[in-house]
Amino acid sequence: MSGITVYGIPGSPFLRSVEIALKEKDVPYHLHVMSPAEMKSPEHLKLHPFGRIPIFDHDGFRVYETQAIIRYLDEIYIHPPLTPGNPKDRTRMNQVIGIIEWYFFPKAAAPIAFNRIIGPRLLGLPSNEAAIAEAMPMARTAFAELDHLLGDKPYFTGETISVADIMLGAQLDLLSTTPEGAELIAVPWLERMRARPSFLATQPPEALRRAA
Ligand SMILES: N[C@@H](CCC(=O)N[C@@H](CS)C(=O)NCC(=O)O)C(=O)O
Repeated sequence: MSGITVYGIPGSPFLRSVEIALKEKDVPYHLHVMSPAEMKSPEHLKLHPFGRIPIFDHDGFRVYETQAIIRYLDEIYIHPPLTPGNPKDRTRMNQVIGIIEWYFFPKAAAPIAFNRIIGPRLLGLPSNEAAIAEAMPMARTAFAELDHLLGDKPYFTGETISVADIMLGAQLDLLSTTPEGAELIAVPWLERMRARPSFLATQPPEALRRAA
């Protein structure tokens, strides 16, 4: 075994990003499934003081933050590389990751996914339509810019996938099950990502794939 354990709740796009990277590199791992009730417990906060998932452990080397985890995997398991060798492509990858982390996820994907999927499906909460409407301008800006950065390339940095494709793919696959996501998401790139064995092997639970 690799000595790798990943902690999280299946369905989380960030957890899935780490799992996709592991599958791309064909590295075996143990998934420690957490329950929503464990989130923010004292035990959880000891592993992740910000109370989020995923958490990663490699023979006692523990780290959280998805892109840091995937970059670590990419350094220790070098085939196939998930980081381009060319500085311009690498910078483009970093730019896309920055867009996901600063604009797209917190201001668009999270409020839409929470109010269309997590709240209604997992927590029995009604959708907050005002929060969704508030997220839409950022969703449109982010999708337009990501579409522009992708251009007519198969993947964001060219012919092969990178950390950026993995992180965005995991987010968009879930978001595309919402009416808002379905309206905005550019299909050919996402279809390409969905067809990868790493994506097929890490499907979110069925209940999350049906948006409210
Ligand atoms: N920056 C973190 C974000 C992780 C994150 O937000 N995970 C979500 C699940 S997809 C979470 O833990 N949400 C729980 C919460 O917001 O309380 C990373 O890259 O790992």
